Amino acid sequence: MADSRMNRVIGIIAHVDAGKTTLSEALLFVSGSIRSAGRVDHGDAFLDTDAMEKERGITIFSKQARLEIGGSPFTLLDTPGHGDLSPEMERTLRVMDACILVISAADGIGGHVRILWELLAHYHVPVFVFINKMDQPGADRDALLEQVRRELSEHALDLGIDTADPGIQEEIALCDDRLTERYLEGGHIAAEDIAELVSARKLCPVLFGSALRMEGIRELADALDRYVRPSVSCGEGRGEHTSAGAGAGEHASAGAGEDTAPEFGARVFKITHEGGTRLTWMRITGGSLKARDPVGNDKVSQIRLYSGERFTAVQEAAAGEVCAVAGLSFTFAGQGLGTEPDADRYIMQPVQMSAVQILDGTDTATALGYLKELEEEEPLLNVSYDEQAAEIRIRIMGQIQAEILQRVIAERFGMAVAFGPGTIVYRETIARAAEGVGHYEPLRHYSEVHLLLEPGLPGSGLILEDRCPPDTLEGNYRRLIMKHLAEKTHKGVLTGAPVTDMRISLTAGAASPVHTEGGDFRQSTYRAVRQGLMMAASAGNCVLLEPIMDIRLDIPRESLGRTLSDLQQMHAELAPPEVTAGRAALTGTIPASEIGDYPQTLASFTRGEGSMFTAFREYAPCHNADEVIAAAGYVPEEDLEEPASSIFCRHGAALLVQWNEVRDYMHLDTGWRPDTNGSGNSGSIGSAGPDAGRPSGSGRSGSGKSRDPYAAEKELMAIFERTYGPIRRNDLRPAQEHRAGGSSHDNGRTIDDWKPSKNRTPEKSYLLVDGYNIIFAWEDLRDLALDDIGAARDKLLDILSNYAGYCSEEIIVVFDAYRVTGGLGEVYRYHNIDVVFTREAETADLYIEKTSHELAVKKHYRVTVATSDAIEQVIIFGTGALRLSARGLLEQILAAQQEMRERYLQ
Ligand SMILES: Nc1nc2c(ncn2[C@@H]2O[C@H](COP(=O)(O)OP(=O)(O)OP(=O)(O)O)[C@@H](O)[C@H]2O)c(=O)[nH]1
Ligand SMILES: [Mg+2]
Repeated sequence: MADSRMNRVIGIIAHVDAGKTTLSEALLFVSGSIRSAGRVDHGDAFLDTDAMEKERGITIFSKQARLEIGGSPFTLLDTPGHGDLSPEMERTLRVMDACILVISAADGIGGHVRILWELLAHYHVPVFVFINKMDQPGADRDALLEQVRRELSEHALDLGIDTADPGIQEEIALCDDRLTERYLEGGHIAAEDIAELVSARKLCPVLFGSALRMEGIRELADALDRYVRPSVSCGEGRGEHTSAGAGAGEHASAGAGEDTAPEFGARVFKITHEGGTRLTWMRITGGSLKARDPVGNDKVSQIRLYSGERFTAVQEAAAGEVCAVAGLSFTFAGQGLGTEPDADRYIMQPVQMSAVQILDGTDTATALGYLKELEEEEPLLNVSYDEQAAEIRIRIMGQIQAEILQRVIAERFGMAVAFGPGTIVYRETIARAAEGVGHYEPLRHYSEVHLLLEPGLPGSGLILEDRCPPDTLEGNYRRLIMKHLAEKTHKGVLTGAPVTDMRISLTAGAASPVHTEGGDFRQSTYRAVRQGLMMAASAGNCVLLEPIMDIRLDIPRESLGRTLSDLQQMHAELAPPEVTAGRAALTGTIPASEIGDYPQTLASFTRGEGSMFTAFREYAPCHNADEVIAAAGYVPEEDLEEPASSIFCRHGAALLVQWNEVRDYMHLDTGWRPDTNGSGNSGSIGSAGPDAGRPSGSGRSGSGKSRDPYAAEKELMAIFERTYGPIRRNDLRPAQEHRAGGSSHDNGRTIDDWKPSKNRTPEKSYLLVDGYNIIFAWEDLRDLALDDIGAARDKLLDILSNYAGYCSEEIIVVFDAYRVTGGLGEVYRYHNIDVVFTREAETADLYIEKTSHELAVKKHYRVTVATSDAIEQVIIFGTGALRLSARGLLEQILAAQQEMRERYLQ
């Protein structure tokens, strides 16, 4: 049950100039909190205290006032009404218990009011409608109430009328089925019932008056006292009217014992700097906050309870309180503290981006620092530095915000800036799932990351998830990957715009016990995202998104035809016009990029009689994507800051593998395949050749020795081409080309940095080859095996023995003798390689797993397992070994041979 002494927070929101600040003043006066009411028009209002506010006569920053109504404490939050400043208003919605939506009688319900109404619905804020300026001529109470009921809520009721009146009792009862039943059975509707309906948003009280003339203010104050319930209780941080599911706080004290102190929770809604002191504005939603309490790594140095410009410092702020806290340096607007989760994304968003022009020669780094400080106060500024254009960019809601920022920057930092023309902020997403693979293995580094990118719901943003089987990669590496995913704005590959509305799941990753270093996973994670996006793009599955705005137009009826045709050309989607006497209202959506200066055009051809409101709605597929993409001229491969390629290691040197070939080199395989079965090397073939039988022991002659030295290479080349298709020359030699170029920058390092150093002590490394698996994966060997398995085996041994001469790895070839009755297993040396036949009932998989565990985990040797078996690789990875696909092995062998040949021919 609500504690009547708990502080209740009432927000006031409205369209610009509806009278919010005047109403705040009136409420303060009526409640006895101020002795005389100031006036916004005279620059002496209690809440419009900023110099800019006084000059412009508008509220710019949300502000609070404390007052008592009927002996209970209240905090009023006055908010700015201008559309450019709506993010400042939106942030207060999460901390209020109820809201007064002020409507100016003369304006009625215009487009802006409807947008605000939807915002309040989104945040589940209980609403009181106050129809202001009833003192002005022509204000029609009944008509206005009717309009509110028609356009906002059918459960809007004039509560100025005595609520004991039978007519009004019945109307209230009709707001809720249970109540209707009780009422029909002869029950009475009490204030408590009304409070419950209001907090559930089933009833919207409507009051009328004049803030300027202090009419209807007492009634409004009484209604607030009677019908507003605190949305937090003393015991816990509870968010009754915030979005469902977000409420970590809801469960925070579950299971806590009776006498356990309630846990602290708070929602930060504002950051300001007052005379050099950084203040974090928050509402306490659970427990309490005391001076000198630790918050994160900081300590609370002071708790201020502000009212207007003045504050009192207190030792403790309890649940329900709104306070400004000094001493915290890492807080941000929208943050949840203690048991509270952070805010979801805000609805009001700037859709335009502008370059910051520094007019007074301040250097860019200093300017960036200043703007970052402002960004703490207004996170939507999204301050970024574009390296290519060498300019700072910020996102701005509109002209008014730009002017305010300019002034704030000049006054606070003494820096003169201007803003370039606004450009639309696009985003990118994907239409179908893709796997992204990133591998980073320059010398003495190792990491591989697999991410599944899946399309998310519109507006869902980026959802990051760890779906990596826990036993395949250590927890701290998984956490590192998740951190790297979260720490960065990932750029799309169509225009380089940030990606959104996607779920990115970590599905697999590999580290080396010896070589993985801090930072390796950052590289492979970033690369995996980009590689996945390139995969999606190549399949035509990347989607450019553009901001779509809600529009509401109020125009004279005779302008309807022209307006409709204009809007149609601007790709607007409109509901049928609502036409009333002499006026028409249009609602719909429009791409932000099409709006331009249409509000001015509209105002001019309607001679000031028409107005247009816009508010950000959502990101949706771009109506002119091709055009925008072409104009952006973005070439993802040339974006050196955002590589989609991977770095592998071949023969001790770094090998840059382009995104479209990463899958051929990757060490892990999650089994994911593109939809269009294009990848070719699906892992199901040749698992262990079950009928292979025990080898005869014959035919181990070194037949390869007497052959043409290049015959093996030619033969291998032929095997390769038949199995995997023709080879493009640089397939096999990207490493050399990139090293020669030397220009492939990656975070400032060139590929040259990764050349093996001469005096490196060779480490021991093993290549375990799953014999039958490889035989059945290489087409020629498979054909041979179908005729004569022994011959195929010998051929593989010859090839590997040849390769062993070039490579630095110890090669162990394992053949499965699982089904050989009485088989004891055999290990022998074939020239320079080891050959193993497993025992009865021991599969090659098992043997390889055991051996790689022995070598990789116990002895810390580097182990690579060559197999095309997708299931086996999961096991292998548990042991810390690397996997090489059948194709990868063949490629490596070919590359080695070619390299040797070139060396000898020189
Ligand atoms: N006639 C009349 N004028 C009013 C009334 N309330 C406010 N005004 C006038 O309306 C104008 C705007 O009032 P404000 O209180 O600044 O409006 P606001 O909603 O706070 O405006 P922003 O903060 O800029 O969004 C001022 O000139 C007020 O004097 C009223 O009840 N009657
Ligand atoms: Mg105001």
